[in-house]
Amino acid sequence: MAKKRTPQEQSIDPAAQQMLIRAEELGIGTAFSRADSMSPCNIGSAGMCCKICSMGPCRLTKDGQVGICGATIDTIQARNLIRAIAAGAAAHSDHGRDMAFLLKSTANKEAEGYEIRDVAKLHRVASYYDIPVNGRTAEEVADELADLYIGQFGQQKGTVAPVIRAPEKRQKIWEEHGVTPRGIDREVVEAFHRTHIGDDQDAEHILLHAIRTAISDGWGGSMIATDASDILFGTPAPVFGKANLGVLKENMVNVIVHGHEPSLSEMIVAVSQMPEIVEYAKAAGADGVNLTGICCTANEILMRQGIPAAGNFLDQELAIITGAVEAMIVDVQCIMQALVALSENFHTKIITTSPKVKLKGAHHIEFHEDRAIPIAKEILKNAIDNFKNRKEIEIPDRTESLVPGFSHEYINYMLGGSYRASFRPLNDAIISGRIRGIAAVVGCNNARTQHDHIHTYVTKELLKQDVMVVHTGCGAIASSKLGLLLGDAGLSEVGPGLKEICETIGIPPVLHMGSCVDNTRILTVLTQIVEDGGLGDDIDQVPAVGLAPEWMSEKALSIGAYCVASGAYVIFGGSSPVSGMPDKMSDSDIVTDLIGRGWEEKYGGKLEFIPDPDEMIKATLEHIDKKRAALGIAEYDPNRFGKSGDKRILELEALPVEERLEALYGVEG
Ligand code: SF4
Ligand code: MSK
Repeated sequence: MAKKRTPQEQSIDPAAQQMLIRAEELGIGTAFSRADSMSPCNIGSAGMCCKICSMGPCRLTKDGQVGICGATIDTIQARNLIRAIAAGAAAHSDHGRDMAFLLKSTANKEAEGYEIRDVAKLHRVASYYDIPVNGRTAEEVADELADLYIGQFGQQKGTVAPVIRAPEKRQKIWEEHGVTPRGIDREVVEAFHRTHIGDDQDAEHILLHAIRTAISDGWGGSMIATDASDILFGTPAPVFGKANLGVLKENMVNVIVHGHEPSLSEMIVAVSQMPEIVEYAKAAGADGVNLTGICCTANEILMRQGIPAAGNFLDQELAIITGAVEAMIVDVQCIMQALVALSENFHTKIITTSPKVKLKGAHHIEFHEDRAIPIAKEILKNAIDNFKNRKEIEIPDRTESLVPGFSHEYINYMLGGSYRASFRPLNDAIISGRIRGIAAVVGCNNARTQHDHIHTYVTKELLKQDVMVVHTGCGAIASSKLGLLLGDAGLSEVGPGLKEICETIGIPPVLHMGSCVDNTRILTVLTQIVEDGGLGDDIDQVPAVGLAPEWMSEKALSIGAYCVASGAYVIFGGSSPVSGMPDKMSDSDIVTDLIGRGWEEKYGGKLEFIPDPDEMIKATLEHIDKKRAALGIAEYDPNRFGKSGDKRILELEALPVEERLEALYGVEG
């Protein structure tokens, strides 16, 4: 049994701590307490167990030991890893498929209430694939684009179309290694074929296909999901938002949308504001409907509509423990099965909506896009009818403001306006050393680590080192709850060079770029950084690192692998699923070497598991500085720009002209 932690050890978030104390008082278990009472299996967690056939499970714990079929530890670890990557890629890509079908039905006016909100993005995306736009309606263009997208999933030969958006050099690397994906579904299916007993048993060869499967996610299914969502619901631009459990309202019907796909949540947003629903809520004795989100559904509607985020993955149970949630509406991915049993202690209704996801005991109202509005109304009326059943409530008085919505397109605009949109100022700031590098701090929460701690600790330390941070997924919500995603508040934590850039451009030092499928926005941003010049000719040369400090999902492994394939150094926190027992088994670090040194030789990026946050930060900075040196750009010097930003300007203005010129340019006036 693991050690029982205090609420302060379980989460750094005071709102979460308050709900953990309430859970304890009520005698209710949570993911936090279950993690404390159940130690992970040390054989399975290190990737040393195979249960691919019924002669097993075979557990390999001694040097040179093999499974009943003769499988070696590296084969077993590689097979386990590729299966996890394939599952993650499947989840992301199936989300992308649904968005492509929604685009098609919207174009054909078969999806009630949906429309093409971002025609400019539609035209831009169509141009990548040579789809003509002149003289055609948005619906005609969207229909052709949707057909192209849908075709990518079942395609058998050729190349998955969005791959052409990667830098040319990168595409050639993928071709050389034979890892360019042919069709999205094909790569996932082949991953499972190759890992059936008696198939591919060379770890390096298995991992080649793991990379191909991951690319089919990042430069395939996920990219389709992001682009189709932007076309349908609008490309995110900065909006004002709020985060943490304090966004729940005592006097309103609280409805939480949780999961990933924006198709239903966008309709719930629209319908919740209809007079009919507001009146229905008032008739039930509430002031109205208060819609909030959890996990990546929260990110989708926060980025586009400014709908508040109640929390991230580990907040899903804690929100229910407030007693103030009338309904939690879930679709796909990251939904804890524990929600139904937990909700029985309160009045909360768990409503499943996806044809793919049912929870035993939950209320199922299946969502179909051709009847989106009546279904959204039915769901909300169910929630409102439940208001009268509310008992004792305790809502933590904690919220923070934030500004999310930094899509690739908006970053382009903010750096150069619509008349000279480009990444030039960002590239120049990196080249001069004002910005040391870029870190994408992304991914999940994990009940085995202190909730939100490593995300926010790593983020704050990197900001002090003039590293610009971009966030997606639950990591974005972690920093939001600390106030790091809001202009001035975030800037108090920032090194002088980065601070000056943020003040000049008017951005927070931490940019919220969306949900977990939206990691593709980071890929296209890195591609544009390369294309705008001065920082090499491929993504592996950019001084950038990807981090998933509190990861837990298979999707995170797929994201990590496609970022490595794209040339990035990727650091995961927590434990490695392929660690083996290097102290006891000389052959158990073969896969660790293959995904580190091996992948770096092939793709210029590598995947490492570093549990200690200070070591994570050290490795990030060393990598950034190594890339700066390789590019021959200015060595990072934290004192080169001294104090910067507004304070610096005021100081300079107080100086006589000669001294001001000398301070600015090192010349005498
Ligand atoms: Fe054991 Fe081989 Fe079967 Fe895996 S495939 S469970 S190693 S016999
Ligand atoms: S929701 S995959 S816990 S980021 Fe995308 Fe959060 Fe990870 Fe789920």
